[in-house]
Amino acid sequence: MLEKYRETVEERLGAILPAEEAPPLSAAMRYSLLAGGKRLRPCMLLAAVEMMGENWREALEYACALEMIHTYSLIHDDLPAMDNDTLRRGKPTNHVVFGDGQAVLAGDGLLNCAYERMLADALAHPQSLERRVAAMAEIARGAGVEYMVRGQSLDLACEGKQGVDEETLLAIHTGKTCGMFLGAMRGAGRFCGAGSEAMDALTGYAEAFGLLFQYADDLLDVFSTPEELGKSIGKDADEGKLTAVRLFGVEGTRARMQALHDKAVASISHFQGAAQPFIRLAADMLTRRK
Ligand code: GRG
Repeated sequence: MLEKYRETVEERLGAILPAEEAPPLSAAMRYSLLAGGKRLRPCMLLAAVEMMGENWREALEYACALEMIHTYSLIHDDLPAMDNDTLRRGKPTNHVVFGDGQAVLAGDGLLNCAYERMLADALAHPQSLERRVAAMAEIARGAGVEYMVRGQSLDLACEGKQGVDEETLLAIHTGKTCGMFLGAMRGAGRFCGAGSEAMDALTGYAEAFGLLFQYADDLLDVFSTPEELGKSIGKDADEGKLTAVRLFGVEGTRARMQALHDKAVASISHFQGAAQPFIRLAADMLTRRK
């Protein structure tokens, strides 16, 4: 359903980073960026732009920037100082191949590159400069200290602690998972110059979808295999991490997923018939296996 966007994103990501410059930096950046991945966040940004009646190809740099930021966060999350993971996107993690220092720098490089690309695009379009910078601001917000970085910090701070409650878990998930979906949906909204009702609809969808995605991820950590997912599984339980499954149980998590699905659909229905791809995406997430 998101295939037409995915192909274009994949092609652009392949061209965005020079292969030869500054080895091993560029090699390390390309290794993780081009390792596959569902490209969910960039595809959602592009689909949302199309849903609002604009030319989605115009927003490609913002979509690719989102994926570069997402990839940096995965590289850093996998480091021994954070989640200490050895498998990601079906391949050894960045630091296993390039060493911890280069992995930190590959993440830093991707993060900076994302903003360079978005700024260059905005400056190249003086007539729509304000909308483009506003889109970038939404992406920066979702990826920054209000959301993703904050959520990750809270997650680290809670590791190994007893008695972490539902409110804290919600803050962790809202930050580290919903933040990037907010960046995608709200970024698309700003790119299209959406009004406040449309922005609210995009926000409501992103918040509910982000949690739905995270709960599906928590279930997969229990029921899937590393071969299917391309990353380690069972680590959450082994390390005593607080997850939706641990807090609500399997059935409780599934029930919450249904409610989140309904909420996401209700929000995005603001866009009527054009919202179909997002309604299908929420349904897919409810039955996600891989
Ligand atoms: C290092 C600032 C910083 C943040 C890290 C990515 C992240 C935040 C944490 C990873 C742990 C985790 C389970 C996060 C939430 C869900 C998530 C981001 C899953 C991975 O996303 P997918 O499934 O991955 O879209 P692909 O590889 O398909 O892109």
